[in-house]
Amino acid sequence: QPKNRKEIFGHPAGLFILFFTEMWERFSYYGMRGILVLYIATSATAIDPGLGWSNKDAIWLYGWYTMLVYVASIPGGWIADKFLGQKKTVLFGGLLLCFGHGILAIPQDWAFFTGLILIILGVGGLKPNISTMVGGLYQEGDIRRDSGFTIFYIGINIGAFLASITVGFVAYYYGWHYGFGLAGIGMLIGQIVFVWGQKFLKGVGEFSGGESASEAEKLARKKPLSKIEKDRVVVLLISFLIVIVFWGAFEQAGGLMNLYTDSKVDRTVGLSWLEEIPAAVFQSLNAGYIIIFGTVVGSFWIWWKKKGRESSSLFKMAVGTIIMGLGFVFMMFASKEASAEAFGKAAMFWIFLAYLFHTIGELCTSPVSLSFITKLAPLKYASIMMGVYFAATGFGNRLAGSIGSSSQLEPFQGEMIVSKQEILPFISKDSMKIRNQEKKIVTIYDYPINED
Ligand code: LEU
Repeated sequence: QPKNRKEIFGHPAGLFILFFTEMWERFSYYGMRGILVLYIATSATAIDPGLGWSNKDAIWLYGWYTMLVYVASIPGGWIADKFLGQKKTVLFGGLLLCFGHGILAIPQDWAFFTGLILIILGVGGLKPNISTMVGGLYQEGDIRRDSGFTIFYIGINIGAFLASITVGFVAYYYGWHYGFGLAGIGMLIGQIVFVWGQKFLKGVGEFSGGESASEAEKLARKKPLSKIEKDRVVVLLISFLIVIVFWGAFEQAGGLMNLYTDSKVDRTVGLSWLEEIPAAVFQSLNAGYIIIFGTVVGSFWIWWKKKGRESSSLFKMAVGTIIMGLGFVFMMFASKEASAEAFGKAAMFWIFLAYLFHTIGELCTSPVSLSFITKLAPLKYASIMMGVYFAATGFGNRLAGSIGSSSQLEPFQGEMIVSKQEILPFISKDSMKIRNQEKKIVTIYDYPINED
């Protein structure tokens, strides 16, 4: 039982330690995620060299990375249950994350891949266990538990929102590695908050090791699952199929939609200090919408219930998936508009609309699945089910990578002669950066180009 009784805004003070730790951890995760695909795909010949891979390969690597970060939740949860307890596993995961993000800031290939591996291990240790710790702040039956999770989810998205904007701009103006470095500073702040806040987390996420558990608890854990419990696990596993489909579409955001925004969306704002909005900054829309609409969607379902029309969790998840899917209709309009002329671009508001629908869908699906797990999972499998849930979102992310990368044409190899008008959209105003496009290698011959 939590021993520290200090409260802030009617919640255990420890909630705010977890809130700020996770806010900064997500700042680093989403900051880095926002520029990752752009960095991999940016031409190696540009001023600040990216890896210069094709879009197809960039999305493919992105898919593997975003799968593995969440699949690592399974060993992360297991280590906490078996050896360390959640608190120490979070601490250890956080440390790996500080190193991982720090190393990413070094502009060398070995650093890039080492950084990615450390981040995968770090998120695996931190993410599932900090979520379980939130639950551990409340005693069984405490009605504040749900609102505690809502507050926590908003913290996640404040971090994501701030990161997409700041890291997006820093990477755009100063270079990718400064962006990665800023993400790392965020993680360092998170780690400091967590260490400093230990006094508010006494008795939460401690390793019980089975020794300190009461006899009754030990006997309950030894008992085989009842028929009802087994059925519940089956229902949970089936619901994870929806989770995979949902994230398979949703996670186009950081990959395909990010690259699309970069190359096919008119991002010019024409201000004296800001010519165009960097593509990565659009990744903040999802988090921004969650901060605005998070409570609205929650209240809608409460209102719905009051009208006597309570819907099941599975129904809400299905509705959420459909709403999210509708968001892609706007992307269809965007791509119609962009392809209307040879190198045309689509208006920004299509992206705004697409992410709005994606977010409403997420709000119907994601928090509901979390509470669904805590309701249905048998106690002795609670952590591992949470790990499997995050792994399911990871498999969804992998699916997203496959879909996104198979939508890309094989890069054009060779040289072609193009008119000035054709080449202009590939070159930024200072005519130095050649953005990575499907037609990748373009040679500009040094003789007068026909003006039209
Ligand atoms: N936005 C969520 C988070 O970062 C996504 C997760 C549930 C896969 O926590």
